[in-house]
Order: sequence, then structure tokens, then C-alpha cells
Amino acid sequence: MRSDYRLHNKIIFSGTVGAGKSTAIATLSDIVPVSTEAIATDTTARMKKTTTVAMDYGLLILPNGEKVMLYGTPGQERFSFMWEILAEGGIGLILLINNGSPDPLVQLEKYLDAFKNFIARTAVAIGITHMDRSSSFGLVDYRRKVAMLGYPSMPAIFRVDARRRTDVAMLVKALLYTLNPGLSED
Ligand SMILES: Nc1nc2c(ncn2[C@@H]2O[C@H](COP(=O)(O)OP(=O)(O)OP(=O)(O)O)[C@@H](O)[C@H]2O)c(=O)[nH]1
Ligand SMILES: [Mg+2]
Repeated sequence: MRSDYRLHNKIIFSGTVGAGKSTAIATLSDIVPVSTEAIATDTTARMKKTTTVAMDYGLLILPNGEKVMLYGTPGQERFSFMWEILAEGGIGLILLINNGSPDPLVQLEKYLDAFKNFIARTAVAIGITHMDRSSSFGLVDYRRKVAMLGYPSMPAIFRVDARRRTDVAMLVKALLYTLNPGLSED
């Protein structure tokens, strides 16, 4: 619901393992983020040392003083029970897809499906990460995929490096504009 926007200001970051959800929240947060990293095992360990097992939390303070709470989900599917819990009360979803993951277009479809009820109530903006080291797919492939899935309006899909604050901020801004096109800069 649009009117929830000013009450909650909670954005959810979800998406594939290693896409950069925890990194994006840490990059954007104006407070020291809360994270729940644990030593990664099995296939994730090949990619990186730790993985989120419950959630990430950060806080973004907009120039007008408004606060946006940033919640990150675990990427690993065995913790997917957290996705719905964390999405509760959220105003929108940032989906980060690792372009270097085995089948990122299928992953995108999977995450869009997992959050479809949430997205139908709110909005989504999609960031494709790791494009500097993996060129398997381009933005046009992701746009085509989303179009094929029959979304009524095309969500924002950007190339994002989760380590770069300007990239992550741009994605969040796109999401906020989708929710409230009249949102002013100040
Ligand atoms: N080269 C490159 N590295 C990136 C990019 N975005 C993020 N990273 C790195 O990729 C890693 C992402 O790790 P996390 O932030 O833990 O990823 P996550 O999505 O929270 O992963 P899980 O919690 O395990 O699902 C970090 O080492 C980042 O520095 C990118 O666009 N390019
Ligand atoms: Mg994480």
C-alpha cells in the first residue's frame, strides 16, 4: 500500500548467494550494520568465506532526515524461511543477482517468484552484480527475461557493484521513485 511508505520505510535486499546483499547494506548504511555471518560450507565456501544465516540490518538517513531501514536476507535457500519474515512490513524489494552464478536468469525468475506476492503489493528494483568479472549475460538478457515473465511494467534493472555506494544508492532511489514518483530530491 502506498500509504505505508512513510510509516515503515523498510527496504528488503534479497537475491543470490554472494550477489552482495550484505556488502550493499554495509556500503549504504549510515550506522555500523548488524550482520549474522557464519563460516560458509559446501558450495558457498568455494565462493567466499562467510554467508548470512539470519539477516543484515542497516540504516540509511536521507538528506531530509527520513530514515530507511535496510534488511538483508540470507541468499542460501536453506535459510529461505527468513525471507518472508524479513519482508514483513517492507515497502519494496531490491533484488541482487550475481551475474557470475551458474544460471543467473533462472535465479532471477526464482527470486521474483518467491517474492511475487510481496512485489505485487510493493515494488522491485533489480541490480545485476559481478558484471565486471562475468559477462555471461547482459542487461538486455535480464530485461528480456522479466518481459517474458509478463510483468505489467518493467522494473528498474541496473548494473551494480555492491561495493560502490553510488551504485547501491541509485538502485534504492529507483525503487523509491517507483513507489512514489512524486518523491522530491530534498
Ligand atoms: N568483483 C565484484 N565483486 C563484488 C561485486 N559486488 C559485490 N562484490 C563482492 O562479492 C562479495 C559478496 O559477498 P556478500 O556481500 O557477503 O554477499 P551476500 O549476497 O550477502 O551473500 P550471502 O549472504 O552468502 O547470500 C563481496 O566480497 C563483495 O566485495 C561486483 O559487482 N563485482
Ligand atoms: Mg549476506
